[in-house]
Amino acid sequence: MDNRRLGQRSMAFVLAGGRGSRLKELTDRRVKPAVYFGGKARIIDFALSNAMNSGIRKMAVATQYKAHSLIRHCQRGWSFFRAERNEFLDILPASQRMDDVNWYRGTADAVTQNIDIVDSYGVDYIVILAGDHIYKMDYEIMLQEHVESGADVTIGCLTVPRMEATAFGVMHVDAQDRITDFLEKPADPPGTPEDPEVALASMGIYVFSWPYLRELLTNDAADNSSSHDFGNDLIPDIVKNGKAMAHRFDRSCVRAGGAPAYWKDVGTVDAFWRANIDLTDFTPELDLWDKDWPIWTYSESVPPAKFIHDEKDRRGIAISSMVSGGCIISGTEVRNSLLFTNVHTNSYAVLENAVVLPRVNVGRRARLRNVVIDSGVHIPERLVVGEDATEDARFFRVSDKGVTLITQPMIDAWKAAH
Ligand code: ADQ
Ligand code: ADP
Repeated sequence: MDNRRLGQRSMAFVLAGGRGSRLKELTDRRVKPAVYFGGKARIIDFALSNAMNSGIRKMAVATQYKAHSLIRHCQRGWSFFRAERNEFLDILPASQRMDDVNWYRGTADAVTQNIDIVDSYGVDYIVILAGDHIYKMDYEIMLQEHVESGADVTIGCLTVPRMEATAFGVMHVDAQDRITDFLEKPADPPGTPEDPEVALASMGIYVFSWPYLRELLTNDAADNSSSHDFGNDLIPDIVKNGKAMAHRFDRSCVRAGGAPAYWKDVGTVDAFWRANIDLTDFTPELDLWDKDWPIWTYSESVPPAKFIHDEKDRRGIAISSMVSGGCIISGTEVRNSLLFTNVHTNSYAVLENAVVLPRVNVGRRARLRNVVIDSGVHIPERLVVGEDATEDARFFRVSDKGVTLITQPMIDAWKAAH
């Protein structure tokens, strides 16, 4: 009998190739998993940290769209795996590894094109993860359920309001949580028997035994009618012809005390802004301070954040905010905001409900409310955003909920017009 922990017998395969176009200009230059989150981390750090904290030491990240920023991040932040200890983190760009295919044709194809690499890890189980969600989950618990039930695939799932489920794979389960039906992104999602107003949605997290998935992928690769996608092709097929089990996220969700289960897609500018700003709450739902479940990331060597009163004694202060290392808050009032590494702000500026990505400089007297500012942006002096009746709004991207996204090309256009 093999009595190693299941994490040791498994690998995590992280899908990180899809752009995430609903994040608009935030993903113009980087893929969604590489987008910053929570003051220091990137979105992909959550999936990788979950794998790490679940005892999985073999990982692969499949990249495709605008992967440079993501690859650089993985190389800097996740390079502590040591082959001598039988630990690996491989970055797998869609790089023509198969004869005539240049691009991953779908999520399943991203695994198929790397079958030989997965083989070389010598694992029994593979945990397929999306690299673009914010949550804390112990995959070991899901692996245990998978082994105990003898399923062909086990799918992580949670309940969502029924009409939000149009963006998900939606499943029906029997009393034992065996999946009896699976609909990928249905226009009119069915509710659950217990509550017609919620649907059981797939989190895009799948556990397979590797020999089983390997065979499935080999057959799928030869099928010209397939789009080579887990949600569209493989999962509906297993539900029909094999044994697919649902794993309830509630059981493996890692949370402090009685906190609600936390899982966020942050796929839109509004959701991204909200989830970041929520971290400045008195007791945020997402606990980033939990020493037992750390979110690992690349940390720059920077000095501590500095708050200074300017020469006219204008106070540099931050209230109900998170301010990362390397920041200098000089004569600026910062409220309910989240400032990433190396942000510099100047006198008389005001930031409120602002998510400010790294290396941003905020000029004097700028007033910015309900904003997301992309990395490296230089905010000109006196720019006012997020207050009523500013004609400048047309230069920026204002969301349905009134959040303004600011990037450097938008600032350049604003400057050209002034
Ligand atoms: P989607 O939300 O459509 O549905 P999808 O576009 O398949 O998700 O992306 C899943 C992950 O794969 C993302 O992390 C993305 O970056 C990555 N990815 C996409 N295309 C890729 C490619 N060609 N190569 C490499 N990586 C790629 C899926 C499931 C649903 C489920 C939701 C949960 O199909 O059933 O409900 O995820 O969010
Ligand atoms: P990140 O911190 O996410 O890497 P950056 O803003 O530094 O963000 O850059 C994001 C991506 O865009 C990186 O891949 C970087 O190499 C690329 N990039 C940065 N500036 C430019 C530019 N002026 N033109 C084209 N690509 C750029």
